[in-house]
Amino acid sequence: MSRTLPNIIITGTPGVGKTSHCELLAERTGLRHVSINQIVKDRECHEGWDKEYESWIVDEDKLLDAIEDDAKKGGCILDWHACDLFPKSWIDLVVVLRVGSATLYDRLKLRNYPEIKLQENIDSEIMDVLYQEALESYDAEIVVDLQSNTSEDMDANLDRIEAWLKQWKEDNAQ
Ligand code: DAT
Repeated sequence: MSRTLPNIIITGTPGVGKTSHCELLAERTGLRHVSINQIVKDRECHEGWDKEYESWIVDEDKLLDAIEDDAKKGGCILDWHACDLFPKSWIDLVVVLRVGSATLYDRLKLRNYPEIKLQENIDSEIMDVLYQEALESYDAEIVVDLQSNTSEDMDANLDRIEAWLKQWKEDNAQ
């Protein structure tokens, strides 16, 4: 079954701006913001709480079951700090947001992240972990990395994704 609306992943290291981008993009486009974090919590797609990292240990099979129907319909903006778990056939665009490490440090510090989690996330951003994961999981043509340091960056990113969506709709018109 072909989708009448595309599915987009917005990914990147925690603190990079995924939720901010997804919320504004949903407002501007009418696509649905699918917060994986929220679904993991609300639908209990996890095997418990990791105290050291202060995060859920995600049960990926359960999570995929929880979002499968929506993903197959299309029109989802998937908001998650990993992207390799989503089946390739579900995804039309992967946006990897990027941020400078000093800015990321400030944002995560404000969230009171435990030191180990803060350091690991900054290392992950510096080492391009999420971008590499996206390139390994999806065709390079559908992966784009965009800067998310300032609100001007965010505006430009939203314009760009909106333009992409318009084109997708034209290309996929029945
Ligand atoms: P994520 O969902 O990736 O964890 P977020 O959207 O919650 O990130 O953003 C974390 C904080 O950083 C939040 O206070 C908003 C701010 N922020 C994110 N992207 C930004 C940008 N491009 N310009 C200015 N502030 C930004």
